[in-house]
Parts: sequence; structure tokens; C-alpha cells
Amino acid sequence: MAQRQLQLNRVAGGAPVATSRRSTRLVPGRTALRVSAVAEADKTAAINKSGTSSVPATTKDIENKLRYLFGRNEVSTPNDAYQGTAWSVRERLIDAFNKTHEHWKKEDPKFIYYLSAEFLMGRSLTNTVFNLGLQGDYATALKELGQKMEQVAEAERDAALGNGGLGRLAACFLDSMATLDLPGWGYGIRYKYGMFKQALKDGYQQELPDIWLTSGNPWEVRRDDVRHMVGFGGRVERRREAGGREVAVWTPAEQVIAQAYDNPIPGYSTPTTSNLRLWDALPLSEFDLAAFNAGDYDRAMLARERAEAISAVLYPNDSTPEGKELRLKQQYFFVCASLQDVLSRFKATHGSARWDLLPSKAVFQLNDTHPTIAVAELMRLLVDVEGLEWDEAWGITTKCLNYTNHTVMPEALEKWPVKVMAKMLPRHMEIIEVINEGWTQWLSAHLASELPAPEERAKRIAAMSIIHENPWNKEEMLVNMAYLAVVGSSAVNGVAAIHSNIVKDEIFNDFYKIFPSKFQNKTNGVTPRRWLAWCNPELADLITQQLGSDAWINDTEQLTALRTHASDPAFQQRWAAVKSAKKERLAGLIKRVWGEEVNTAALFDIQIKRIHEYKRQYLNVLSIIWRYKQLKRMSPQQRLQAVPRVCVIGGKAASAYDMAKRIIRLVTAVGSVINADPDTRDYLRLYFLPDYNVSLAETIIPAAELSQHISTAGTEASGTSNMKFALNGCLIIGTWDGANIEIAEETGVENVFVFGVRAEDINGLRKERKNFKTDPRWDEIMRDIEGGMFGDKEYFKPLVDSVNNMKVGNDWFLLANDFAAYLDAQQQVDECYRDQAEWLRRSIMYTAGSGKFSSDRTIRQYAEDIWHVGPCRPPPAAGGQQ
Ligand code: 26W
Repeated sequence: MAQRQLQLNRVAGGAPVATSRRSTRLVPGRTALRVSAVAEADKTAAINKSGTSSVPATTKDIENKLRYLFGRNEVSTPNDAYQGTAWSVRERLIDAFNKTHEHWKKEDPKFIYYLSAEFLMGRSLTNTVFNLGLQGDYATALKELGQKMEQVAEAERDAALGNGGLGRLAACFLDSMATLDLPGWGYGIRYKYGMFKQALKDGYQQELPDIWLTSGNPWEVRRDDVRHMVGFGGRVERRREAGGREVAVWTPAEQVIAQAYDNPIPGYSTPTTSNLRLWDALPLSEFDLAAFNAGDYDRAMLARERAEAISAVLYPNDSTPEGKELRLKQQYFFVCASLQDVLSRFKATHGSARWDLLPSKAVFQLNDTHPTIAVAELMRLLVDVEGLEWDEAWGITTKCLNYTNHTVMPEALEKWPVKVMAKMLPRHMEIIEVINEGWTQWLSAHLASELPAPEERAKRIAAMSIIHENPWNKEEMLVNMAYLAVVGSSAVNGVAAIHSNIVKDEIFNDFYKIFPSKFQNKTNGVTPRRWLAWCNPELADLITQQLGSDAWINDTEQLTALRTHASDPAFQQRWAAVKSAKKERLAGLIKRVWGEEVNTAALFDIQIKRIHEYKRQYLNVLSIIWRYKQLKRMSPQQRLQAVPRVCVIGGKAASAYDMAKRIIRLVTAVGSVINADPDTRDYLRLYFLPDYNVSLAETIIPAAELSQHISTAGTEASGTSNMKFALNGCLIIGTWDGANIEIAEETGVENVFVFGVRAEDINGLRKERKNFKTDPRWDEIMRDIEGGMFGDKEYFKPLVDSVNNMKVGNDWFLLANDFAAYLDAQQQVDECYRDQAEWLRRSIMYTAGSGKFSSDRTIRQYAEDIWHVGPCRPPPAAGGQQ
């Protein structure tokens, strides 16, 4: 399909339909368009300048797109309707994008650049149509074409360019930056294959490639006018310039082209539409004809394959670095292209003699250590390419860069072998050595008073050195990317209060003691547009009606006003009705996947997140096995008193993470036994929902009543699904960890089912090996699994062994220790659920207390405390209501 080029001026062809950008006031209940889209749409469909409804033109436009882009003369399938609608909406999006960037070009504001190896965007149609306020037109137009917006939306593939929390946070941040009119772009990689698709084969995880681009991507614009060269390998020579200045000249052995793709990011209820620029790797010459003619076909294609491999696939690990060279190549590829892109735009406006101005015009956020090579790359561009003196360049670099840490897992902190870095990026390795030289010298001077004893000082300096020995193999030297990020940045932040304290007091304590002001906390947030207003319009509508306006969508603090209605029976009744409608929808999905009807009056208990031992899905399954065994022991009469539960677990395991895969198999094995058991299947079910992704989360979260966030305290940096669940009135059972703590503080700790050891007690317990609180119920379950109650006993043995107290270091994540307290908390859940008035009061209190967890609040704090960037709102669209 011919990709249509975006000229920065308006797009020709297909007369645009003048539609109004929506305002947030006046029409209560507009968010629920999806429910009563038809009735409402007509009323809210924009009236264009000539006073006639714009729906006919929109309908025409959808049909035209289908005809001229896809050669299809009628909208017969949801996918047709999706393609027609998407390519039609695309033009409105590009209009807004153009206006915004014309304005920003004129105003030349300070820009934020969010560098991230992952952007977990999910689907775009619904979010784009709603954020642009076009739902009236398109819902009505689609109705006229015999289509329902909801079905049409499901025809879109998720843009799954991320693993989990870190990637989705980046996506929520883009929505908030645009909605807050902040001049901010995301920069990342346009992976050809995103996060693998997960299937279940005989209950085991199977990974399938995510071929998401086959039918084109209406939400991106290929920018053939934006390409940068990226080099790898080769050698560095010293040359003396005319003025006698010695310069380093890097001659890469291999070069590829970074091709830009722009993905406009529409803000909500504002004219602002910002950008996510993703890079695709292309070969310099895509076909070596000479090699071909010499019959060496492989070599003819070699350059192309090597180049395309760089942006081919997302590494599916969300905690342990693969350590593969291609991973470093990916990181340098997008960082190099992005920095060249920013510097060339700066130079175009400010010339090449005012680099001192750069920090006042550009600020970069490093999304974890993955883009940290930016510290060395910015130095290379400023010193080697632009000719600045080292110290001036260093001043500019450290002012421009900021680093966010997302995990305390030691294995997740990237360290690249010096030899790998030196081979792939010889000049950068030199620069890192010079940075480290300067850093350790500065340290030595700075620590002289505190550590007069040279050996003491040497030990501390070695512990803080960016380049250090590999503790597991003394021959090997490593580049500690987290230390490079801390030394090379102005601000370092954690993503929840407890995590930021661990960052300061543990993983970077030595650095914190020297630069206390550098360390901040920025508690995560989620966009209330996608994660409430658009994925749960029924609840959003109820809230809007209760609050009298939908201004809460952009100002979630207004949700606190719901507290006064938390015990109002009428409001509770309507609240419950919305939840049960969503439960019906999830029950429909379980039926489609597992072919079984579930009892929608049961308590819907959900744990959805990446599978990881520290997130303790294993503990959840053990509690379900105990619940099952108790039900088995009950008489049929007694069972009638039990609180029925439908338990859902979902999440992907990194493809090389064996233990996580065994946990998935245990979930499916236990599920198939208890779901088939005639004694218990009316009171307890367990389903593993495969291929958990953004779109599945948008279906599950509104239907959830209890969500589980049961990581060992001190291991989950923040969590963000906990915030999405709370926003949708779903209660939490969880540990005192990550953002669970702040959610409890905001919604009322008495409303949260908290259990488990506290973070500060863990090290002690592990040391004294007192972390094994024995419990006869625990031992019984272990015997059941070992005994083959759920089959596959050999396959589950490592799981059982990993938590039994025979060996030191076992049960590292203290499942046995927290087991009894967890069962007690689950007991409290049952008790509470019996009292629906109390349960619904709490449910409303969760939503009411979720105001803080909007990513708008998070981004405002980053903008004020780290980026020092203000809003720059373009003028409203002509005839728009803005
Ligand atoms: C190098 C392999 C790798 C890939 C991704 C290591 C680590 C990561 C991410 C940092 C893992 C991640 O997604 N962390 C999650 O980030 C969320 C957003 O801040 C937090 O809410 C989660 O608690 C944290 O686990």
C-alpha cells in the first residue's frame, strides 16, 4: 500500500470534514457515547461551518479511504470499517499535528525528549477518536455503515512495542504530556515484531512472532525527509586540526540509516497533538548486485539483513538483560538517531555557536538504563562533531540528561562488558573511560576528608566506579550503565515513594550521600483517558452524572467528591450495575477462550502482570489450591455459605525464564482440575487468560472486583495496574510495596487488604534463615503438588524445591513466610464481600481516592521539578470550540 508522504503542510485529497474539537464542559454523560453512541452521536455530531451535520461527509470519507487505499468498494467487515475509519481519522490527526508543530516551530519552546526502548501503545483508534472529540461523527457514520465502533476497534492490532510496566508508563506519559500542552516527544524503536504473542499449548506458554505491520499502520507517517546515519565498530584515530587542537576521528566499520516514522499523539480536549518518533533501521545499499552477479546471494542480502535486524524485534525480557550485542546495537541505534535529530533541529534554529543554549531548549529523560549510552553519545556529538571543549560539553550533557530507575532487581541493572562496548562503540568506550577518569579523580578529592585512609578511599572509589570488575569473573571489566546514568544526569528518580527511598538508601546510597539533591521521587501514574473514560465509558458516565461534569477526565482530583456518595444506596446500586455489566463482558471472553460459562455473581479475583517470581503468582495459586481443598472438605450445605470466586491470572513469561513458565503451567494445571471438579466448580474457578496485553487489560480491569499486587515487599518498584484497578473501583489485596502503599494512603488503608512482611524486615529474615514460617496447610499443598495432584509432578518439582526450606537461599521471595497472613487476608476479603454495601462503599472509595494516580499529576511534577518546561498550547482549530 503506497505510504502517503506527510508534508508538514496540510494533506491534499479527501476534503477534510470540519469537525469541532470537543470541550469538556456542558454535556454531562457524553463519555458514555459507546453505550448510547447512536442516540447521542447524532446530537453531538459536529455541525460544520455550513451548519449541516458532518456525519454524511465522514461516512463518505470512510468509504473513500477504503475504495482508494484498499480497493474495496463496500464496508463489509469490521476490518474494512477499521481501515476506512483509521485512514480517515488519520487526516484529522495529521491536521492537528501540523498545527501544533507549526506553533511550536514559531514559539521555539523548551522541549522534552523521552528516550525509551519501549512504548507499549496498544490500540490507537478509540483513544484517537475520543481524544480528538470525533466520536460523535464516527460512531454515527459507522452506524450508517452497519458497524459498531466497539467491534471496529477490535479489528486493530495492538502496537505492543514494550514488555510491561516501563513501556506502558512511557505511553501514558505521552498522552499526559500532550494533554498538558507540554512540548514533548517520545523517541524509540519501530520494532517490526513487538512483544511476542502468547498461546497456550497443552497448558504451556508458546511464543509466536507479533507480525503487527502486515496490513500497514495508519497511525504512523514515514518521514523520508528525516534520516540519520548510525555507525558501529571500526576504529578511532587522533588527528590534529589546523588550530593545533587534537580531535578524535571515529571511522565506523558499518553504517546503517535510521529512518524516522512519526506517530502523532493527540492530547485530550486540547488542540495539542505531539509526536512519538520511532526509528527503523535500513541498509545503506539494500542489495549488493556485484555479490549477486558473483553468485554470492547471501552476501548480496547481507547488509540488508544486518541492518534490518537492528530494529527487527523487541527483546521480551522485563528484568534480566539478554546481554546480547544486538541489544546494545538497538540501544545505540535509537539514541544516536534521536540525539542527531534533536541537535540538527537545534542547530537549524540556533546555529552551531550557541550550544550553551541547548539545556534551555532540550531536556532528555532516560527511561531506565536502556538509553544510557546517550551520556557518551551526546559528548561525542558535542566534542568530536561540534568541536566543543570537554568540560563545556560535559556541563551541557549533564544539564540535559535525567534518569529514571524502574527496578531494584540487581539482575536487571545493565552492565556491558568493556570488550563488547569497545568493539561495537570504540569511541564511546574511550569517552566513558575519560568520564570515569574525571569522576574517580573528583571522588578521590571529594572523599579525602571523609575517608583519609587511602585504602578505604580506594575501596569506595572502586565501588562507585562506572567501570569495574565483573564480580563473577574478575578478568572481565564491565561498564555499569546505571552508574553512568547517575553520574551523567542532573536528576535521578524512583517511581514510587518506597522505591525512591530504596534507590537512595540502598542501590545508589554512595551517590546519594554525595549528591542528595540529585535524587527525587516521581510516583507513577496512568492516563485516566484510556484507563477509565475510554475503556469503561459506563462507569465514566455514571461519575460524570454524579459530579455534574466530565472535567474529572483532565482533573482527577475532582474524583474525591465521590466520597460523599460512597454509602448512598442508589448510587451504589448504579455503581454495581455497571460493574456487573462489565463482568458479563469478561465472562463472555472466558467463554470464548475456555468454552465455559462462569458464575457472574461470583467475586472476580484478578492478577494480571508479567510472570515473575517476585510478583508471586505462585503464592496466588497456592492459596487457590488451599481454597479448593477447603471446599472439597465442606458438605454441600456448607459450600452454599462459601463466597464463590472466579480467579483469573494473566501475563507473559520472558521466553528464557524457565521458572516463570513453570508457574504458568501450574496455573493451567490447577485450573483444569478445579474447573472440572463437580463438587467445587460452582464455587471456584481458575482461568489463565493467554496473550495478556494492553487491549486485554482494557477488558479485564473494568470487570475486576479484587486485584492482586502481592509482590515481596521492596521488590515491585511501583506497579501501575494497581492504579488502573483502583481507578475502576476494584479493591486491592496486596503487600506493603510499591505504589500499593500510596494507594492505601489515598483510598484509606482500612479499605485495602494488606498483608505480609515489611521491606525493612526482609534482609534480617533472609540472613537468619528465619524466613520459613512453617504452616501445616503449606506443607500439605506442597505434598499435593509433589504427589501429582495436578499432574506434571516432575515439571513442578523445581517450583516446589525453590520454596522448601532445605536449602539456604531458597524461597528468596518469602512465600512461606507470608502464606498464613495471605490466607487470612483472603478470608477478610470473603467476609467483606458478603456485605455488598460495605464492598461497594470501598469500591467507590477506591475510585474517589485515585485522583493522585493520574499520569497528569506525575508529568506535572516531572515538568516542574526535573524538566523545568511549561505548556505551549497552539491556538484552537479554526471554527473549533477550544
Ligand atoms: C534489560 C532487561 C529489562 C527490561 C525492562 C530490565 C528491566 C526492565 C524494566 C525496568 C522492567 C519494568 O518494566 N519495570 C517496571 O516499571 C514500572 C514502571 O515504572 C513499575 O511500575 C514496575 O513496578 C516495574 O517492575
